[in-house]
Amino acid sequence: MEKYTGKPVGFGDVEVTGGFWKKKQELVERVTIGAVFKRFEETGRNGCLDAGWKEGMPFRPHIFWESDVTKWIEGAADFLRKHRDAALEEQIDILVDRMEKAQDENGYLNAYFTAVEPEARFTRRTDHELYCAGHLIEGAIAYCEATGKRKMLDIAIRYADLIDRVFRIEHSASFDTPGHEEIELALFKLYRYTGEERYRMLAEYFLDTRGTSERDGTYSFADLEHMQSHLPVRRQRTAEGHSVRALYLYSAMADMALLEKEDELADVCSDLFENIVNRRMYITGGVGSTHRGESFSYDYDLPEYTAYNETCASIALAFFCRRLWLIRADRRYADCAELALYNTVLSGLSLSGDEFFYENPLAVDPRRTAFNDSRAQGLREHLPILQRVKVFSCSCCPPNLIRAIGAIGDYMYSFSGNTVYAQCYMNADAEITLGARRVVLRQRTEYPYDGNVRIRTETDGDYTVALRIPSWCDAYTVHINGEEIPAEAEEGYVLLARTWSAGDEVVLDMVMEVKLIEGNPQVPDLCGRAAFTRGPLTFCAEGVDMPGVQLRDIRVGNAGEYAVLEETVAGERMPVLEGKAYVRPEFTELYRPCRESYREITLRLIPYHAWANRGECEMTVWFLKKS
Ligand code: FUB
Ligand code: ZN
Repeated sequence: MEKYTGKPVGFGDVEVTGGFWKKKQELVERVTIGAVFKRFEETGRNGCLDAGWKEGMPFRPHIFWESDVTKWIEGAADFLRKHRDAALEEQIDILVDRMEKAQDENGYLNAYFTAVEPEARFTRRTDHELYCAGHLIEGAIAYCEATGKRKMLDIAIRYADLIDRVFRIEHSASFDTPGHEEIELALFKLYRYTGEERYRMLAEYFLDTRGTSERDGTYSFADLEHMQSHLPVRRQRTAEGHSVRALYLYSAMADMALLEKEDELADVCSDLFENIVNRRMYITGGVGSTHRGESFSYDYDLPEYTAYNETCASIALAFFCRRLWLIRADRRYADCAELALYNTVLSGLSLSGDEFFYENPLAVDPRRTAFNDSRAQGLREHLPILQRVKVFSCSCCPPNLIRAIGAIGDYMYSFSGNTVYAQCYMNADAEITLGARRVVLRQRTEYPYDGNVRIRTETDGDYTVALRIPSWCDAYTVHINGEEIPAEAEEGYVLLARTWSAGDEVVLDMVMEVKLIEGNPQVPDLCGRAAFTRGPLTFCAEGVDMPGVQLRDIRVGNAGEYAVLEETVAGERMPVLEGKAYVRPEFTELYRPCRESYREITLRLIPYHAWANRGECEMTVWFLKKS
């Protein structure tokens, strides 16, 4: 693929028809959307949108509550686009009416500042006004696309125009760029949606100004790296600071590199990606390893029990990857997006669909958590919770999960010229417009649980289908209409160029082996340990499956001995791995001379995303490696 020629195939052109993601989408549509709405009602988030709060009233608005709601609207709208639902639309219309009521004549819109501190508008860089504006814009576009209703979009446009004037034209705010990025990628979306140049110019202004403004460094929370303001964006080569902010920023930088065909920015994005995947990402696609500032840390600092790994950060990592594969075809972008989506993103959602993790650790020990919880506030270490909850006081992740799953079709295909790239495999139909040609592809697969993918073309014509061969896949075959064809991958894609006839069928068979993976010894927690993967999934053990066994003492041998069983875990069918492992026999002393004696056990592993659905118990991803 020629650089900068990639085009997205949006989820609007993709219909998920079955398999893994259909079940997740049905769950979110049936349970999650309503559950999050209910909690946002009960916690005052929805009600405060009209900025009518007065001293003495309950539910004083928080500076970014409305971003939770507009993100929920975006997620709900992603589903409405497929199935209109009058009751759901009525709920959204009420929220939009409240926003309309809260909006100032000049376009300003923020329930907290309007109701609580009107004199402080646009004075504190860290206070999320522009972050909220970004989510408002994204939600408004999604709702308008889904329903044709423009009211929310008009509200968002009025606010975007005010922001353009205040920040880009008059410089009349007290700061120059947002402390929490998000508006930049939203403005690129608004530019693409409306065709209005000023939104692109404003997005680019924010990116070009970041890290160059004196005024941006003078606020109380002045750790500039935390807000990716330590350097101009074109000089940032390592992922720093708050991980969600960073990845929303990098996503916008990738948008700009693509739009402007800018090599310097594209190279920065590529370096940031390399730094993340080679030094700062967990084997689950989790990023932002420390709770201190919810941040990226230093290279190889990937602790297990205290891993922060915010669900939103992995969603944002997938956003970044999806943009990178438009700049340049490299299978590793889709590998990384899948790693994030199938592991840390999905672990954020309970199998019941109504409870959420904000943090996604690699190991938990309920004894450590119980002791910690029994201490007074100031005497506690920061540990992740053991069970998902219905809402957090900071509730950015639940609505982010709704929109990530609602728009999962965004990850399926991209195209460039005459070539359709099959990026992430899923059971879905897609209609793709390649110039003047319409291409319809029906994909059937049980991926990520199985490596067999069938793609049937429904349209005649000359074009190329590029099949991504993921990095984890060591062996595969490709058949067209039953005949095996030689299939050498270039840059990780097998290119099938031919004159297609409706009804032609491509079958890609990827061998999905169980693999034992080791980590770089510079990661202290990983020395001598190994983890199990199969395809894009990382597996873990839970105490509930291994009674009487201390999980961290388990030693594992050869992955080839592990059987893949299809079983029910907390009511859901999924692959479970089972095989031989070892623990030390009776060990009563605290210390003793070393002894090479082991007891054989059967180790049972479930997909990481399904952990913590069967009560509190120990969990680990990494195991000691038996020599
Ligand atoms: O600050 C707004 C959102 O809340 C961030 O993106 C999350 O990391 C959480 O801090
Ligand atoms: Zn979050």
